Amino acid sequence: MITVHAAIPFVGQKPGTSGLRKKVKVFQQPNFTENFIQSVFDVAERPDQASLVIGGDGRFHNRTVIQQAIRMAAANGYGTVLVGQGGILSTPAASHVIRKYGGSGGLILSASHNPGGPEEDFGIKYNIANGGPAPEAVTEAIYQRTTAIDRWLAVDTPDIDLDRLGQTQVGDMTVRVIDSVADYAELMESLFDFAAIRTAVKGGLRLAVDSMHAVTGPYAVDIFERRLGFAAGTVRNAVPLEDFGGHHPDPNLVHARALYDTMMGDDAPDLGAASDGDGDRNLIIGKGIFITPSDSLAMLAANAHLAPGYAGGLKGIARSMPTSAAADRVAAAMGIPAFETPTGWKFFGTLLDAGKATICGEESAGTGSDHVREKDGLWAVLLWLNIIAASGKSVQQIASEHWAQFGRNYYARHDYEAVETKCAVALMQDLAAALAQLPGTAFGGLVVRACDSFGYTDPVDGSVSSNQGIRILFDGGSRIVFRLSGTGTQGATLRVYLERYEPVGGILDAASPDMLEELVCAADAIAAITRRTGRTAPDVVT
Ligand code: VG1
Ligand code: CO
Repeated sequence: MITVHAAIPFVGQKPGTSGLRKKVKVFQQPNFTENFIQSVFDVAERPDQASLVIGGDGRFHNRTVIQQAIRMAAANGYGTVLVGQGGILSTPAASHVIRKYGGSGGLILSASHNPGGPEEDFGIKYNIANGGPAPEAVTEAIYQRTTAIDRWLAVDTPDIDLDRLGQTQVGDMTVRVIDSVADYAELMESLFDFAAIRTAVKGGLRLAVDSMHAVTGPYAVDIFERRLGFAAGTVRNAVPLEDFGGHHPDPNLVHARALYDTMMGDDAPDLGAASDGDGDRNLIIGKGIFITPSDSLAMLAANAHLAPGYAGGLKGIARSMPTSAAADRVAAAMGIPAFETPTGWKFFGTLLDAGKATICGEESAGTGSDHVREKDGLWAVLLWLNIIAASGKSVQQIASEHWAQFGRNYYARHDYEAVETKCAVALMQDLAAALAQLPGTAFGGLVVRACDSFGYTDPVDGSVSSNQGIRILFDGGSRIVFRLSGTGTQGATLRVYLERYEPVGGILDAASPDMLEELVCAADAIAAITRRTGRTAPDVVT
């Protein structure tokens, strides 16, 4: 029996960089979640009896929303729902399941690296049939629908057992609870040389993985400890918890500090890695050396041919605009195209579908390839392991050789969190207005060569996205980018991205903060961050 529930629109259901993110309390308001999901179902391109994938990162409120989404899907004409056991699917695993089983799309319930729990964050993202995040035209249509929605549909049925594998009928729809890990682990085995990694493990290769009590725990234990033979305990914080143990599941040097300390210690393993709430990000630390995500992208691309899945070479490399240009140098050396897209994985989908790019990455610790349509944290760890096993080189050696060949892009991101929204918006507007005067101006030894507000025309479908961040380019290849985050749930987050290029023969083994000092001063001089926000230092440096 289908019930029609009357509803009135909520203000503020516009998806951001990666879906709709709000406090749990906001999602718990009557009709709020239902309005959004119904809007997705109303605009999604889907045949009759389509199948829908549902999974989340296991955070608080995950199971409640999954049960409701199942009742709504049954009332909205879906034929099948595939849901991960326990309601768990990492974002890359969900992308794979959509692709493998021909889903018309998927609901991914996650606020990624944001904290979880009754007082913290929740999120809903819609992915389309290619397995990737809905492009802007689709998220805009969903948003428009939320402003006019007047009813949502659901069947009246009790909750289903999400923990037991198998099939259940909900109205005319079949719900299949599937193993969350198996399909994904098989995909990884098809891309990487597991035998070579196993041999290296027997020869003493050691790994430390921090799953941060988030979604990758079960995947990481199965892949690293069971399939690859790393010692029990290689995966820390492996049990997903609804509140991530009270921590931020954000794999950076602040929130994964314990892993960093291990990796800088005397008896450090060969590789250290962490992933975020929904498993699409990765942090890579070698023995005694942190690899910035931008460098990791470049190094993975340069060495990917060592893994069987990429032995045929790469078609192209794509990076988000704020990501350092290190990957561009690799693409140039390989004679393949390099693409610069706006922030957010949704912009890589058309390039991957069209076969224009094989590997993509973002400075925010996201790397991935055409194997799915999301960034993929464990994929990146496996590619590093495959490269280490196949080359016999340490992370330190791989990095040093890379910089000696391509030069080094020193890089950092400074985040100013929970800035008053009006203040942050005014800062960006004034910055944009002042751009015309900047070229030729010197800040210390840095001279502005060019600057703009980044706009992008998708080379495949021609769609245009403007105002994607302000770029200040200096003579010599250094750069500052200013952007406001599209994933926060409190005030505004100002991101300042700092990059300094040192060519081959330059200073290649210095500490990043020393190399970036002049750029930090220039950023404040250009945007008046301290004067406007009262902040004398960023909240997070990554
Ligand atoms: C951030 C990152 C961006 C990433 C996005 C989603 O967006 O900067 O690179 O794609 O999060 O990642 P923003 O708008 O806050 O800068 V995740 O792991 O939350 O799905
Ligand atoms: Co994420």
